[in-house]
Amino acid sequence: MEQTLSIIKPDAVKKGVIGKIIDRFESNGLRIAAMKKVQLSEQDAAEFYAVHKERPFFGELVEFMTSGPVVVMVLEGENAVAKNRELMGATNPKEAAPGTIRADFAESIDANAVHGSDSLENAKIEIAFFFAKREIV
Ligand code: IDP
Repeated sequence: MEQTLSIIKPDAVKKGVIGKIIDRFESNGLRIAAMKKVQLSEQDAAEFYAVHKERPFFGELVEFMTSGPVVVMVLEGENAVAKNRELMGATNPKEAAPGTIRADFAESIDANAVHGSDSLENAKIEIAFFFAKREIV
């Protein structure tokens, strides 16, 4: 059993597809072990995406991630990290495989509907960033 962090980003929350995205996870063997809706501050977003701080799109990314509320979840299941990445599809929705979350709900490479941890190691860090142990059940 693995756990991974998923974020439904502000574009998808605004569009009203929270339920549709959660259905993709639950229908594909990923259980929701924790969930909350939060408004990230600039500091939160900058800290969460610190690995990207030298990238040219960092400012845009922080602006986008703070542009409205997000839904943060811990997903649990067999190979949860890879399974979630597979369900999400490629970063750029134009390159995302048909039937993936990004192909179906994302607008662009920056407003791309969801975040998912890219390794088990990062999943642990990202889960601890958002959730206390007692919130994960
Ligand atoms: P991932 O979310 O598929 O893991 P990363 O390369 O880790 O993709 O990038 C993190 C996030 O940064 C992306 O999901 C997207 O929102 C944003 N991003 C990545 N590349 C670009 C870009 O070229 N322009 C604007 N935003 C980008």
